[in-house]
Amino acid sequence: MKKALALTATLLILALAPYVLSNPRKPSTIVFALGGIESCDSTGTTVNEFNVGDPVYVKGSGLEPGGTYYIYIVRDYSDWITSETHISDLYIVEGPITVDVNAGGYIENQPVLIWESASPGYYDVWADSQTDGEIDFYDECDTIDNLDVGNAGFFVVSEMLIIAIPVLFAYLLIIVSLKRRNIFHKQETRQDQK
Ligand SMILES: [Ca+2]
Ligand SMILES: [Ca+2]
Repeated sequence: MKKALALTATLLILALAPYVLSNPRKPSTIVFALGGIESCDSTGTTVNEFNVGDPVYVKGSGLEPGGTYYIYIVRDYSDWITSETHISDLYIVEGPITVDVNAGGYIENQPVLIWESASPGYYDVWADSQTDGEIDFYDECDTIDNLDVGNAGFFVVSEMLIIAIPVLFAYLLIIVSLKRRNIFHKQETRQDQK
């Protein structure tokens, strides 16, 4: 009996292992299976990290042919729940920007400019279908750009910060080494006095 149980358990593990191992995917992949939007540059190349002042574009595929969507850039939101998340839960940074979808499921004339000049921070992009589902609610007819950079669809970093951090680090190193020298110098002076 025990042997049979052990055998069943082993077989179950062996049967399930490939699924478990091949599915360490991010939740956003599920949304992308139906179609998705993605932050990008003016050439349509996916970009998830922008500099302050950069223009932000969006591209989309696998969307509802002939559909219309409102695109919003929102402050990174970590609690997207289908049919529950409402526009009032979000901090809208840009939008709504109306985009139409062609017969092939692509956003017409993409990439579409959605932010002329980005500010520092973490953001998600939400495409709220105006054709299907409930307007102003995030539902299965919508899609989001989410979870690319940690929990966000894209990230905007201040160039000042990129320069400031190494400079600050170098400054701290100099101060520490100067203090050490000072200590050694004092110790040497004391020993000389003895
Ligand atoms: Ca997010
Ligand atoms: Ca993205």
